[in-house]
Amino acid sequence: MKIETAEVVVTSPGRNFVTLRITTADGVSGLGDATLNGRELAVAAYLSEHVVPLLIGRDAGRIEDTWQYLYRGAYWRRGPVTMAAIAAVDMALWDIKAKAAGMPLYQLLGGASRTGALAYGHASGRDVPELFDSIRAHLEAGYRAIRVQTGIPGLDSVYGVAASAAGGGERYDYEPARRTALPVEESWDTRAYLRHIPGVFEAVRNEFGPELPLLHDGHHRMTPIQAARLGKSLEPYDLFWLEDATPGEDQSALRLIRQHTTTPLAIGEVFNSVHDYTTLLSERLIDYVRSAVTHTGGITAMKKLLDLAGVYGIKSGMHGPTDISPVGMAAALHLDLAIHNFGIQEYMRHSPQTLEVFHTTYTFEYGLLHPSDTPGLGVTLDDEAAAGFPYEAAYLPVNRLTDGTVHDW
Ligand code: GCO
Ligand code: MG
Repeated sequence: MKIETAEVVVTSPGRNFVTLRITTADGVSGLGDATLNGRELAVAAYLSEHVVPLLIGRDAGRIEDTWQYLYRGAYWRRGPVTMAAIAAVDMALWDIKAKAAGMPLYQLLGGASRTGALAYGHASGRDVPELFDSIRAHLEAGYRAIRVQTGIPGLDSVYGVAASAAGGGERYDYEPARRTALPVEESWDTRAYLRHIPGVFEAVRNEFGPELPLLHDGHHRMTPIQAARLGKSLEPYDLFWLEDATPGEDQSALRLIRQHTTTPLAIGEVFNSVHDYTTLLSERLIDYVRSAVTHTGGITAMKKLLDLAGVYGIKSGMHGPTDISPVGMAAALHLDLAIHNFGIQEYMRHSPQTLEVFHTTYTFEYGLLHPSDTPGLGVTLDDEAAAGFPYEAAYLPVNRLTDGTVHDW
């Protein structure tokens, strides 16, 4: 099965996506997701200028060898652009292998370890009544685990709160990257946040009871001691996890948080390599690995990372906002079903426009996602529909403290 063509498709059905399609001489095609929100064209160029020429004529069946060839062969290793490009190649080759075998990918990864992957959805509101409406809408839509984000008194717009939160419903249109010439700027006050959040969780527990798994994303904004304080003050509300409490680069920050709180910790959506996790795993400083297949070198690399996490009893909690394309989401779902140490899967529905371009087969029923039994990943790309949504530059917001200092967003 020699690779005959590899094409990079950039399309913007509601938001930007970068997809790689690899086709073999005997006509089998595979898809890979290489979307890097706000920096899409860097990955598209890395793929088309530096990776596609190396793929033509290679044996599509040699997935591990191709991974090592692209990773070690570049000399320059890791980083979000490189690892998203390698991820797309890896996903596409697994898609081809599974299609050629006539099996859904999860079968090649060892078969199903569960009936479906527990998903969590994103509830948000500018205030508590709006948040309650949003939680109710998610429960009605079938979610059995819910992430809770709210507005903070005194701050105009806050990460994770849908701009159109009014009315509650499940938001597939929440997308922080905006189609503006320059990034939008938001303002932030960590002390106001720390004062407000425990009361929100108290209200949610009082209204919705003790059983519902609740999650929260700190989005990299706290110092270790602030995060320790938040984790401690949230202990009575029994969170499933507190995510990205501190900026990701500093693995030792988690050590300090861990010393002070039993609130479970998750981190890793901005990581791209197993080497970003070695301290966190070997010292058991986290409970969940947040990497995405799309950003961490594909299925081959994620399987190894999650197997290593499993040695320490640490579980998966793969990243799944709408900037992971339906192709990347399907790849995550095959892994979710197959691995032993599955924890939870983030899930935001893609918009109807996105689903006009990407035809999916995965299902969401009774709170569980399933990748379907379609051979391969189970996603196709409609080129004609994709061509109707040309790329539009979009940026994630930049965050500033109230005195103007640039802060983590
Ligand atoms: C999450 C993430 C996302 C990121 C987004 C940036 O937990 O889902 O924090 O909402 O902000 O992926 O592109
Ligand atoms: Mg997050």
